[in-house]
Amino acid sequence: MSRRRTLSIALIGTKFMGRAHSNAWRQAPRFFDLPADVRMAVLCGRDAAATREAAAKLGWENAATDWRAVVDDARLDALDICTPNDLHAEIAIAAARAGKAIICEKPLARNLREALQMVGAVKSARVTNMLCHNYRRVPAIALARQMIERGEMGKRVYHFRARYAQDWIADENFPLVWRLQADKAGSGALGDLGAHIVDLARFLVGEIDSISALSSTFIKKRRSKPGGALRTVDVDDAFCAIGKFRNGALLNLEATRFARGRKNHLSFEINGSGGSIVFDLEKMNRLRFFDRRDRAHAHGFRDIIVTEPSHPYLENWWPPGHLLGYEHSVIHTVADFVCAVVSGKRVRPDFEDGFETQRVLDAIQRSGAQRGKPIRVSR
Ligand code: SOE
Repeated sequence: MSRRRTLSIALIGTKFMGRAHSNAWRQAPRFFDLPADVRMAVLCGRDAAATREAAAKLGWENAATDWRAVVDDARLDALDICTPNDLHAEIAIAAARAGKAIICEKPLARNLREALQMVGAVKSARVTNMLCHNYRRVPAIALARQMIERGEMGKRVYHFRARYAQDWIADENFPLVWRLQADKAGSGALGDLGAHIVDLARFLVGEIDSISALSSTFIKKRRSKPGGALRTVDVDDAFCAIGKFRNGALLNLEATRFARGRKNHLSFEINGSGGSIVFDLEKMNRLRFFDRRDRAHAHGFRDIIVTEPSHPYLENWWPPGHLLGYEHSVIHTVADFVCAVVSGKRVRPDFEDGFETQRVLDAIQRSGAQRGKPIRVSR
């Protein structure tokens, strides 16, 4: 009888995503029958004292501040990258060369060149790699994908329309944080929020053939701190795009951080020959479905409460009607990553998916720079 494997994990990053992923590493083994034990070995952050405190609070055995030493530690099996975007490529490439399995927060990279380098590194090293687009694993969205695959939307999809709206930087006094700096983030709402809805477009409908986009930076200058010098904002605050999928469906995307009142409002609607599906993250346990097969007197959108044990991931949680939250989508992502590391099978989305998404983001950026000129998303 072979001994049960233990995966020793290191996580780099201690802010929002570091905390959300730490929670996922703690909970996944408790609620999923994983094929390996998980040892939360090291939390790595910039500040020694803050990282020690975060490690103790979030359940990590050790704290570190040197990510290169963590990557080179042969006792560690997998690395979870939750840093600002400018470190994704350097850390992931080093981790791949060190033979580590890698899960990385979205967007994969700041640009297409970095994304290609990351794909090359994980392919050369033949290591398990995953990109954390957690919304694919919101049960209602995973159910939407199952319904589409089962043909419940009919043979053809006509429209995919998605919007991701927040308002956290709408105040002109909000400081110039790293997400608003191209050298740190790569882009603004495009890479931060647009990456999610482009990934969902690919997940639910298919590959995108061409796209035309416009973007805007509404507040052109911000201060890094109160009273500091005004600096130019060199990323987008919002974009809107139209396009076409390779299967002929039409695409309509919008991402903004200036939709006052919208705190984290991801929504989409898919219209197919057999019906329509509507999702709203502000009602994340529900999926609205219109079935053309319903008799005329019953025509209307059904409101599915996605909490049945037969729904994706739900058998691991509570009885029907007991709702899940944002954090469960990250727990599901980590659980599937652990299964992939042990099985050696591909898990989606992986770095190649991230590269395909980066191609679309790059096309949106180039189209926006050319006043909306349609751009082919090169194959
Ligand atoms: C900030 O816009 C942010 O934290 C994104 O970076 C996440 O990916 C998104 O899920 C919530 O908002």
